[in-house]
Amino acid sequence: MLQDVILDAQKRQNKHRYAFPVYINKQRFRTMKHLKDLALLLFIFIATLACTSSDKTETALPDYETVPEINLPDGFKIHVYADDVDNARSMVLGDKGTLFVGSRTAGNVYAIIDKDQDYQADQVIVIANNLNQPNGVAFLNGDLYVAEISKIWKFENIEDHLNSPPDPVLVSDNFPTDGHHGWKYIAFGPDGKLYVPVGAPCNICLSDDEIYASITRMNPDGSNHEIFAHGIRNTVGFDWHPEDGTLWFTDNGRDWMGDDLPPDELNRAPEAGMHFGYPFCHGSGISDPEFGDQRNCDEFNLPVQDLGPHVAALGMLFYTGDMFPDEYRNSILIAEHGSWNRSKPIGYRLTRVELDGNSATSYETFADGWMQNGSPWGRPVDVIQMPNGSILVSDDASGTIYNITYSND
Ligand SMILES: [Ca+2]
Ligand SMILES: [Ca+2]
Repeated sequence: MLQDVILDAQKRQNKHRYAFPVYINKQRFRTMKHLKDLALLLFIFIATLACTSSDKTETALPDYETVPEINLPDGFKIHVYADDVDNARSMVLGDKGTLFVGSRTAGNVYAIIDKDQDYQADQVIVIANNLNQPNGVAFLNGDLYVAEISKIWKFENIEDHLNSPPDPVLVSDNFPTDGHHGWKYIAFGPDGKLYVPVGAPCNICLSDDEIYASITRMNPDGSNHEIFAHGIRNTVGFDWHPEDGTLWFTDNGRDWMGDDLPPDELNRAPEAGMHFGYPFCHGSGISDPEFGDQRNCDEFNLPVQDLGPHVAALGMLFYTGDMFPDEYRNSILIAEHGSWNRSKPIGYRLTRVELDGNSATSYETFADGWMQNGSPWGRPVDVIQMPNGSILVSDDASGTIYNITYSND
């Protein structure tokens, strides 16, 4: 089942290496006799590493060729991190720096390696293929978790076996087999549980089986599988607030209510058992034409922020890095895949939601240009943060991973 495909390494530009100067007096080192001195030395070494790694001038990125179609706020730049990543969807970083990327129609899972840490990939390896829409990837304790439509697999100790991956271990097959909204985003929460949504198997419907239109969670071995939240049409991206650990998620609104209804949603789920309205209520109080007479909108948890109608809000990220300007800290970046159920397409961009506590204070475009003159050439799917505070964006239309950086120079 497994096939390695190694693609040509991209040309390196402005080769960059990190330098960690350690200022140790050699004479003192030779005469050192006591363990206390060794401990002090170790402290100085670690402190020097910490100081150096937070020094933006030491870790400044090379001046890569930008992607000219993409518009960003002043000071931000975008370059191609990896291409030839067919149908690139959800992303997760391994402990050793490997970027894992799922796909839908391609059926592949990729491992992307940046050997010299210059934020340009050197190798793209297909570590699994012929899977059933393996959109979701998650990482825990050295193991890569991959979600097909009805199954969760685990590739153990994956980063030590990228060129000859082990056969995956089945974690769970406790999910419906419906293809409609069946592809999954997955992630581990701060509680150590794997969160796995199950989309509605339709545009608008009320299912007898309450696992549909939910977010579920389970232990890493698949045990104690339970429904965490209800009334969610199709979430394909979530993250946990960096300060209080609560789950926030995007949800895709229903189709065929016109160009401007209903909105997509940004929601917050601080506890288990909450209901977010589907199929009865959409956005911040729009009663469904078919199901709205059964239950009232005030029975449900309404969104923190209504997003654009039909924008297909997918991956989202609480930004916690040091690279971007201070006002970006703890704000939310959202990948909007772009509309299909709208006469004039919108989306095909990254948006940003600023918060004051748990309330949204703004919802604005952060990056656009994947659509030119009404014609999309790229579709953002997921956004993750890198160790240096830059972000990666996946694009399943062009099979590209981009890196967005900031400098105030
Ligand atoms: Ca590289
Ligand atoms: Ca809702």
